[in-house]
Amino acid sequence: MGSSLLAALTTVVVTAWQGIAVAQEIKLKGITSFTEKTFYSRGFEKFIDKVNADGKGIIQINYIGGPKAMPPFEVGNALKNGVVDIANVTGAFTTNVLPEGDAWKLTEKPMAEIRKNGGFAYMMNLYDQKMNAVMLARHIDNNPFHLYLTKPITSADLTGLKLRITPVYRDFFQAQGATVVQTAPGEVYTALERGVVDGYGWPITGIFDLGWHEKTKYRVDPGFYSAEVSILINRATLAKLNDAQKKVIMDAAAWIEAQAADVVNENEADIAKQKAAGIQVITLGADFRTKAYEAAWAGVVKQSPEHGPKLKTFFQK
Ligand code: 173
Repeated sequence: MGSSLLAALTTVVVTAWQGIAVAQEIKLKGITSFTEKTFYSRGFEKFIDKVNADGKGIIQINYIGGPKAMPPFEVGNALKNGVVDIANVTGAFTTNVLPEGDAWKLTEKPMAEIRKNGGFAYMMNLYDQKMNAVMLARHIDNNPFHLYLTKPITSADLTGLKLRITPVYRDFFQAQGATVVQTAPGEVYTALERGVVDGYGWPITGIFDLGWHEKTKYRVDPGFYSAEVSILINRATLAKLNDAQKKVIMDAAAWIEAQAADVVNENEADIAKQKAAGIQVITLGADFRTKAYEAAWAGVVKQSPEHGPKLKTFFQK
């Protein structure tokens, strides 16, 4: 055999071998709608680390990053269009493609139960139809939202206050008389600093991540709802995975969703941290929480007369 023929054959064999290797490892693009390495991105980052460890040679996630790479309210569309494969996001950020997603905050049962009672399948049908997406894991649950303020209140009447919101808090705060302004989390600090808002809605955890404690004087109790942050995957991306690749993803998803129960420990830690930071607690009656649920369900049903009442039967206690 001539040496040039041998060289040509070698090239063919090596190229074919590389082709197989490339086909075996799939690389997914991952994005988070919360700042990297902050509380609400952490579960996703743990998930990615596990996938990349367990999936060596077969599946890897390329972590693009957070809001610097993509504004939070655009993540739903990016996932729907396959611009990203996998996303860490909450339903309140994706209402532009799936209004019903914000209803996750109203679950009063554990996800394991909602996966059994038909509620999960019902929602997955909506995610499939409207976002081309599948929910892999809800890693944040058991994590109430609160109203944080720079000035005190003495009752549930929020008239005269200008509050930073997302869809999570809109119906409730408006029903209590507040003026609302929607911003991404990344704009909260500046809005507080400039006095553009008198307070903001946010869960019990995470106000230290972006320095908001420096501008926060009061937290209003009781909290209300249960924050939802989930890992979603584009439907076409999931469909092209082979069984081994799928197993890596599904195992990591089940592993991180099981850890949502531990969020209650983080709640307690941040309550103590807020106290130490001098944030005073304004305690209102239990009807503050009742009103929150009433306003939100009314909003969900108004927004989606077809699906809202069904979701209520699955999610409510
Ligand atoms: O306040 C928000 O930005 C918001 O809607 C949210 C939802 C889930 C977790 C944290 C924040």
